[in-house]
Amino acid sequence: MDGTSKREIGPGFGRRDLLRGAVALPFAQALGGRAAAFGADDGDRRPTGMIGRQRDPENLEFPFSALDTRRLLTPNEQFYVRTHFEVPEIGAKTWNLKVEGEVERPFELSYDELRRMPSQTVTALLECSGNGRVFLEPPQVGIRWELGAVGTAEWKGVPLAAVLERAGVKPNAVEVILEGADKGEFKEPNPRTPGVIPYARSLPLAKAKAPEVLLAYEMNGEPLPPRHGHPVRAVVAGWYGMASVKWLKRIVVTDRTFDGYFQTFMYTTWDSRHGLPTIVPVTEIQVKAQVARPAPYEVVPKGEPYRIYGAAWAGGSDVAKVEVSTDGGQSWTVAKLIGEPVTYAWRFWEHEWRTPERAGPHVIMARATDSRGRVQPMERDHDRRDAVISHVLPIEIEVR
Ligand SMILES: Nc1nc2c(c(=O)[nH]1)N[C@H]1C(S)=C(S)[C@@H](COP(=O)(O)O)O[C@H]1N2
Ligand SMILES: [Mo]
Repeated sequence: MDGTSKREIGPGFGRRDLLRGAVALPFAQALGGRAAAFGADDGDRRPTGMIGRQRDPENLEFPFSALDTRRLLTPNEQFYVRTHFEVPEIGAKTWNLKVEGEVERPFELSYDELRRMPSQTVTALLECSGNGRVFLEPPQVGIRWELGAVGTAEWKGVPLAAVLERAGVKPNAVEVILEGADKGEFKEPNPRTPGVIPYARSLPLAKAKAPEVLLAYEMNGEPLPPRHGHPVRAVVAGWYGMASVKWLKRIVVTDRTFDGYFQTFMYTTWDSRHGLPTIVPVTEIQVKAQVARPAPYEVVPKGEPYRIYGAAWAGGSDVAKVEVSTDGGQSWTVAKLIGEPVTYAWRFWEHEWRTPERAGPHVIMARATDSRGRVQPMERDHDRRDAVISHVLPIEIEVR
C-alpha cells in the first residue's frame, strides 16, 4: 500500500521481530537486533529528532518516546510529515482556491480574501491511519510507522462551511472533493495510477459543513510550514489525517460519491453490509491509548518507581479512562488523566509503577475508553487491512 515506487528507509521492526526477539533469542541478543533495527538502517535521525521513514517524498515520524506531557501542542518541527508526492512550492501571493461543481456561484478565492474572512481556531490531533503499521502481523506494505505518526496542533483558518455557504451548495450535492496541488504517479505496487494524479479526498456534505473543519493557514501560531500544506490546507478534526488535504487548490462539490485513488485503493477498510463485504473510505479516528515511556525494548531498573505515561485520543469524543497493564494484559490499573479534556486533541495520562524486584522481560499495555463507551480493542481487526490501527499495542521491555 502507500502505493509508491519510491525508496523506503530501513526494515523497522515488526511484531514478528518482537516475537522472535522475545521467544527465540536471549534478551541481550534481541536488544542487539533491536539496536540494528533502530540504528542507521531504520530511518535516519534528523537534527530535530525526527525519524526519516522515506525519502523523495519525505516522510517523517515523531519519536513518540520523546512525548512531553507538559505541553499539549506538538511543535511544528516535530509534527509528523506524511507526503505522497513532492512538496509543491506555492507562494501565498499566487495561491488561489477554486470552488466549483454543484454550486450556485462558482468562485475563486485569493489568500488575502481568505484571510479577511472570519477565522476560527481549532486544537486538533492528526493521526495517520497507518500509524503503528510496523506492529501489524502479518506485515503490511506501506510506510513502517511505529508510534509517532500523530501530533496535536492549534490550527487557525476559515471554516469550510463559510466558503461553501458563499458558493451556495445546490440541493443535489452529496460530497465535497478537496484537491491538493501536489501530484505524481505510482507505477507500483498495484494498482498503478492512471498517469499523473493529484492528491484528493472527499468529505460527505455533513462533515464538510461541520464547524471543526477548517481551511487552515496557521499552525501553532505560525504560517503553515511548506511540508504541512503552505499556504492553505484542510484540517478535518476528528478524522484520520488523510482527510486533511494539504496545499489545497480546488474544492469540487459533487452530486455523487468520489471514488478517487486515495479513497479506494488506499485508506480504506472492509465493511460488511447485508453480509457483503464492501470497501469504505477511512473516516473517524478511533479510541486509542499509546505508551510513550517505557519505549519498546527499554531497559528499566528493577525495584524502583517508574513513571509509565503516554497519550490517548478518541477523535471527537473525550477520553473517559485509560487503564495500564504491566503484566501483559492479565490485570489492569486505572491511570491518572493529566490536565483537562480538549475536544479533538489528545489527553495525556500517567501511572506510577513500582518495577518488579526480579529481572526479566515484561509487557506493558495501555487501553483507552471514551465518553461514548467505546473501548479500545485488544485484537487487530484484519478487515481494517493496513489502516486504522487502534488495537492495544504491547510494549515489550526488560527489567534489569
Ligand atoms: N495534498 C496532500 N494532502 C495530504 C497528504 C498528501 O500527501 N498530499 N497526505 C495526507 C495524509 S495521509 C496525512 S496522515 C496528513 C498528514 O499531515 P501532516 O504531514 O501535516 O502531518 O496529510 C494528508 N493530506
Ligand atoms: Mo496518513
